[in-house]
Amino acid sequence: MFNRRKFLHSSVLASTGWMMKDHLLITPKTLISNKPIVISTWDFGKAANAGAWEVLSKRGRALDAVEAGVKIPEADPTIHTIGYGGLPDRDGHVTLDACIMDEKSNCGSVMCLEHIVHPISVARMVMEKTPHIILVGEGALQFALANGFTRENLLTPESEKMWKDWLKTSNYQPVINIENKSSASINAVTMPGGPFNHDTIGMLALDSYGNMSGACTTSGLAYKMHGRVGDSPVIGAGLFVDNEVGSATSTGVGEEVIRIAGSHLVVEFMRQGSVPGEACKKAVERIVKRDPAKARTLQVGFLAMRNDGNYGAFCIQKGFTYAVRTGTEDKIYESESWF
Ligand code: SD4
Repeated sequence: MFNRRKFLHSSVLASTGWMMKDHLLITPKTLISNKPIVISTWDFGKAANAGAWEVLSKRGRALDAVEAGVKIPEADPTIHTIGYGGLPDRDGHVTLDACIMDEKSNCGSVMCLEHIVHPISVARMVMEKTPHIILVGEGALQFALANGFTRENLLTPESEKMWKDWLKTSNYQPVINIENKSSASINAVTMPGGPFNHDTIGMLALDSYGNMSGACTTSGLAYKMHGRVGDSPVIGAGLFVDNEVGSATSTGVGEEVIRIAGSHLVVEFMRQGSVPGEACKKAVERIVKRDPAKARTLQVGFLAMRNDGNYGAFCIQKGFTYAVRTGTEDKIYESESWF
């Protein structure tokens, strides 16, 4: 029997040039053009998406949406992995990493930035007001202060206490999916095993005009070496946007993501025809196959969106979640995992 829905579905796919393959394990959550839309990593992505949605639902730019969205967890002291209230490095400095990228491949990044609540806005200013892409450390701070940002103490009493507790053992070991534990339970979970708290918000948006942008911001691995920078502010590792194809972002142990230029790789797999979830899976596979024993001990998750609003995710270990906001849904999904 002629199935009209099936016919419409396949014509839409054919007209956008994207072919579905029967053997795919990962099904995109949506099959037709889906915009505006915003997706972001972890459960706290839901509140961040709400901030982005304020912009997108009024036909605003994806770039403005991702900045507004990630500023929400950046300012939240109860989130110990991003911005204000982020856990410090082993010397007690809260050092922040962030980057942003728009539909024209304009991008900006700050690395190891201290004392500024909204590193994402500094990254955007680097993109828009300088001939450069990356500013680091003291130079990034000077630039921020010269451009009206206020110097603040980002180490909250709660984070300071957690750091001081950690100093008693100074044990540096991964706890998988620590990011999904409540802040109150982090020390309980990580002591005495040693905390390796990590988590990032990566956000991808497609606006009503069909333009994509992305943002990624984090305080990085808790108790890292002073000066350590992960994947999050590295364009192509923690974030990549190509308006002709799609965008991707990552979370987890940044060193493993940098090794494979993870987000760029995911976008390139989409360019070759993989649907977003499959593209994320192939990037995870690169990490796992490189060192299978090590992969068992760590988490990396990728989140991707194609330029028609189809999205997907994949991670190494169970437990990676991501939040989706469209005109019809506001949900948190659990990613499929390698193990
Ligand atoms: C980093 N990728 O600094 C970040 C941390 C993170 O979930 O995303 N953790 O390596």
